[in-house]
Parts: sequence; C-alpha cells; structure tokens
Amino acid sequence: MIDLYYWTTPNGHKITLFLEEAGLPYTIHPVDIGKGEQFQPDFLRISPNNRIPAIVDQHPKDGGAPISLFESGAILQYLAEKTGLFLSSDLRLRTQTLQWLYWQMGGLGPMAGQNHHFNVYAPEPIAYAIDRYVRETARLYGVLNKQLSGRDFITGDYSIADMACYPWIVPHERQGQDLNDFPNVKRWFERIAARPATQRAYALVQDINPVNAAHDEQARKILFGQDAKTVQ
Ligand SMILES: N[C@@H](CCC(=O)N[C@@H](CS)C(=O)NCC(=O)O)C(=O)O
Repeated sequence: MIDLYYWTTPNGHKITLFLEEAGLPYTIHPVDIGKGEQFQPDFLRISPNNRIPAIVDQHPKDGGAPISLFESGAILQYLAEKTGLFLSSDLRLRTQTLQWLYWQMGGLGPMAGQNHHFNVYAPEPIAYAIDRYVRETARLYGVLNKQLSGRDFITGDYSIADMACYPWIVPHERQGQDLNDFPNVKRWFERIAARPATQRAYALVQDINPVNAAHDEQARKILFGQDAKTVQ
C-alpha cells in the first residue's frame, strides 16, 4: 500500500498517473496547499521542502521499514523500480528515459511553473517576466516536439518521462502556447489523454478539489509569501 500526499496540481498528477497505470493500491491524503496544510508537522516530516507530492511506501521491496519520499521525479523513479514498469531495464533505454525525466524536472516544470506565476498569479503584469517565461516554455515545447518526431512516446514506450511531462502540457493555454504549433506534441498529448488511467487520474480532481477555485488572497500569501523564515 502506498500513502500518497497529494493535491490537484501538475506535480500531484504525475504520481496518480503512475499509480493508476500500474494498478498499485494507494490511499490519498489530500494536502490543501492553498490552506497551508503543507506546513503541518506530520507532512513536513515526510516532505521537508513543504511541497506535494510525497509518498510513504508501507511495504518496500526489501521487506524493511516504510520508506518515505518527496520530489515527484524521485517518486516516479522509485515506483518504476518497485514495480518494474514504465522504466526499461535496458541500460540505453533506461538512461534515455531518466534523461528526459530530469529534463522535465529541471526545465519544463520550473519554467512552466514561473510562466503560470507571471501569467496568472502575479499581482501586476510584468511584461519582461511574462515574455521571458512564455518564450522559454515555447523553446521547451519545441525541444519536446523534435524528440517526439517519429515516436509515439518520449523514449519509445510509454514511460515515467511521459508521465512527468504530460501534466505540465495540460495547462498549455495558460502558458501562452498553441499545440497546433507543435504537431508531434499535440498527437502525443491526445494519445496520453485518451488512456483510461489518465482519465481516472484526472477524475480524482472532482473528488478531492471539486471547486478548484483560483487562489484567494489568503492562499496567495501562503503560496507566494514564503522565505527562509517560513521553513526555520
Ligand atoms: N520539484 C518538486 C516541486 C513540487 C511543487 O512545487 N509542488 C507544489 C504544487 S505543484 C507545492 O506543493 N506547493 C506548495 C507551496 O508552494 O507551498 C516536485 O517535483 O515534487
């Protein structure tokens, strides 16, 4: 059994995509990040970076004590290694998949995240920041589009690299991107959206966070007012 500490955000969706595909039993513990639940001491013990997602694997492969883990890329890799699914054991394929997983973790995720921040959440529009992140997001979409040329998925078969990237392409409109400019990404996107496991993963939003309201003033303070004092 996997305990999943989750909220209905792109990084949260990565893990439900995996768990639904793999059919691993899991229990969701919602962490409403707009209400500050990521600062509860029990959660911080598992996720000291006060971010979702995090997991606790109650029955690790080695038969030892439960393992807890934060960082969505590390969680995807751990679950793939636990199950033998969505990460090839072939050295070359595995290396390719991990490379694109870390491309998402270090590039697409953070850049699209800043894009959302300046396009949607910033209290006033800052043209330079919006332009910078919309352009960089477009560049990354272009890189992904090239990689997907002649491939159904990022490294051949559906893998944890696809599961990491897909949730960050879902909000393409609010990132100022048009999928028609990236035809390979568009086909890949539609292919993943049609998977039953993807539909089950995204249907969880209705149960966990049905209103999915824009952040109110209090939530913005919690999410965007953090500094070193917040974590000390
Ligand atoms: N690199 C981390 C990023 C996680 C992250 O940014 N999570 C956001 C939601 S998508 C969060 O928990 N935010 C809470 C906060 O900002 O306090 C990962 O991939 O797990």
